Amino acid sequence: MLSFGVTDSKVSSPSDISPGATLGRMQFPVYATLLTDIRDTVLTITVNRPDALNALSSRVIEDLEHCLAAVSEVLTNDDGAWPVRGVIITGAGKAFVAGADIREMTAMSPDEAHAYSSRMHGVTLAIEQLPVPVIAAVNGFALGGGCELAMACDLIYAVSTASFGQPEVSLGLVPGFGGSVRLPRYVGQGLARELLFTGRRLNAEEAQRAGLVTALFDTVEELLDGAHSTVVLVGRQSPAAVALVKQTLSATQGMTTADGLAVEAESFRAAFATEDKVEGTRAFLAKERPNFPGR
Ligand code: DAK
Repeated sequence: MLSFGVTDSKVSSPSDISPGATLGRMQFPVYATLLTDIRDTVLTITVNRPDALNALSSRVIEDLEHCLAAVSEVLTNDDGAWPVRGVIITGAGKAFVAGADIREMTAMSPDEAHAYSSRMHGVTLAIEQLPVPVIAAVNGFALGGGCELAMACDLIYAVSTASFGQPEVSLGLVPGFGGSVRLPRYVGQGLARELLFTGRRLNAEEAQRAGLVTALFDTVEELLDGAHSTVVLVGRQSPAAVALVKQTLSATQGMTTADGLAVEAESFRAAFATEDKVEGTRAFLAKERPNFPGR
C-alpha cells in the first residue's frame, strides 16, 4: 500500500516531503512537477514545468501516478466523507501540456518507449477510475500527450486561445498515451484520422465544434472558475450515484448496446443498495434538501 503524508504513517513519495495541500487525513507532498491545491471540495492539480511547456517527463508521470493514487486511496477509505468531489487538471504558464517530453524520448530504446507508454496509460486509466469527475482545464497548448491527458478526463473545458492536436507523425512517432483510441471516440473516425495523419491542430472553437471541448472561456481565470463551479454543482448530488454513473460510462465504452444496457442494469441495482438512494428519494417526497450520507 502506498503511504502518504498521513500523521501516523511513514511518508513515502517521489519527492522530498514538505507539507502540500491537505486532503482528509492525508497531506500531499510537495511534488517536483505538480502543484496541488484544495478549495471547497475541489482538488486542482497543476502540471508545473512551464519552461518545457509542461511536457510529460517521466518525473511528471511519476508524480501524477502518486498524486492520483493518493486521491483514490483517500476517497476509497474515507467512508462517505468525500473530501474531494471533483478534480481539475491544468497547466502552469502558456501550455496545458505540450506533449510527451521530446528531449527524454530521443534516448529511449523501443522497450523503454513501451514501458513509458504503459505507465502513462496507467495514469489515464487512474483518471478514468477515480470515483469523482475530472475536468481538464486546458489553458493553452494541448498537443500529443497533452491532448491525450485531456481526453482521459471526464470533461474538457478550454480557454479560447487553447489549441489541440496529435502531431506525433511530424516527429516520426505515433500516439503513445491513448490518442488512437480516445480521439475517434470524441470526434469520430473521419476527423480523428485526418488529425492523426496530418498532425493538424484544432483551435479551441474548432475543438468545441468537433465535440472535444465542452465549454469555452475567455480567460484562464474564468476557465478555472467555470471548472470549479461544475465541481461544486456535482458536490450537491449523491456521491455514490455520481461514482456509479462515471463507472458505468467508462465500462460501457465500445460495448454493444445490449452489453452496455446489462452493465447499466447492474449499476441501477447497485444504486438501490446505497444509503444515498434512501435519503435522496425520502428528501424528494418530504420536499427537503437531501443530506447524502455518501454511501
Ligand atoms: N518536449 C520537451 N520540450 C518541449 C516540448 C516537448 N513536447 N514542447 C516544448 N518544449 C520546450 C521547447 O524545447 C522549449 O525549450 P527551450 O528551447 O526553451 O529549452 C520550451 O519548451 C518552449 O518551447 P518553444 O520555444 O518551442 O515555444 P513556442 O511558443 O515557440 O512553441 C509549441 C510552442 C507548443 C508550438 C512548440 O513548443 C512545439 O511544437 N512543441 C512540441 C509539440 C509536440 O510536438 N508535441 C507532441 C510531442 S510527441 C509513445 C509515447 C508517447 C508519445 C508517442 C509515442 N510511445 C511510447 C510509442 C507521445 C508523443 C508526443 O506527445
